[in-house]
Amino acid sequence: MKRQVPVKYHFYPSDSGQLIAQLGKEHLLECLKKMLLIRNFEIRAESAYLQGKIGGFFHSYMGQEAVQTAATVVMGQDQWWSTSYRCHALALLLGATPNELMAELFGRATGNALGRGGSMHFFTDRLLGGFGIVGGQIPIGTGAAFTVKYLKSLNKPQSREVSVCFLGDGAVAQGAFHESLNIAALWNLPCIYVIENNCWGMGTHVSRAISVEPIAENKGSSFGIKDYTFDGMDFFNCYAGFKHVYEEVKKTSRPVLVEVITERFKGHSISDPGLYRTKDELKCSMERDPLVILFKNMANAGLITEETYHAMDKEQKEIVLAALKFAEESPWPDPIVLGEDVFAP
Ligand SMILES: Cc1ncc(C[n+]2csc(CCOP(=O)(O)OP(=O)(O)O)c2C)c(N)n1
Repeated sequence: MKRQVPVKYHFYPSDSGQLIAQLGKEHLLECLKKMLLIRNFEIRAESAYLQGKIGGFFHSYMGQEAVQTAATVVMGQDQWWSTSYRCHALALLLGATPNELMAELFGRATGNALGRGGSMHFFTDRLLGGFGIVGGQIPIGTGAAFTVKYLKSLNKPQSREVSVCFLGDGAVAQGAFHESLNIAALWNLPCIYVIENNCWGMGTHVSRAISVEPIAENKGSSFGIKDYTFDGMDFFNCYAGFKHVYEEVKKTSRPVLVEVITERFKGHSISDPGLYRTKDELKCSMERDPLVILFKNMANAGLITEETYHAMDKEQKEIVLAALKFAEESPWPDPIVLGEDVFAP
């Protein structure tokens, strides 16, 4: 099943030429590098999984790289961040090292969560977690926005300005989504809710799960909050959109609902054979690869050559290969410590 037309998306207006001039070569190369690291991490980790070296769940972020890269570059790492189980990219973008994340996938003691969480539960001091329960992160992200507001009201120093909560289109039907947006709107909480609409909730097409599209345009107004829609395959559109939204939320302390139209290039998880879409449909969705789009825009502006791109790709691949080696050589957790850090009896 293809993305259903006619859904008319009104993307936030952006001008890639203007942004290229504004951001400059070095900054854009850094952004591309981040996206290449994510892509390489997902490819190599998936292959390690298929070799039986990684167990448990595994949800690839391939295809969606531009979204969270742009958001973190615009807002800086020092906000509150939360997301679903599709959390590898956000952890990398928020400063977790490829080594600790790969080791976590391998279930090793050197892992990001000491080998106890695996693929769905990466975290950092700013990333409140990847969450396996669909919609589970939405009240958490809302609570983080409350913290920002509350500390401000007490004049307590803090570096965070907003809470950014990513969720999939499938999470929109959850009660937690509606309760959270309602309270955020009532209490003027500085929360940026970002629906990454990749068309599918496991094998269910968005048009069969969510009663209205575009989602943000329809849902935002029902809570009396502003909504925006971005093209998730275009880094520049995401950048321009997030920049606007960030400034607006800082100024108004009102929540905002963003929908980003994107594509996941892989199955829902590694065990998904993807029988709900044909090879041609998948090929079609992969035609707008966010890395290629960013590369082409930069190449047209004379900021990068194909050789440089390949060299950058190789560099990131090597970082990930080193992370695989680190993970494989890391010790297994000692079973005796399994009960440590467990808060629920
Ligand atoms: C409360 C709950 N219901 C059902 C599931 C099973 N489940 C896991 S992922 C998923 C689909 C979610 O899709 P979406 O929110 O669009 O995110 P995406 O996987 O596309 O990133 C479902 C139904 C779950 N984990 N939690």
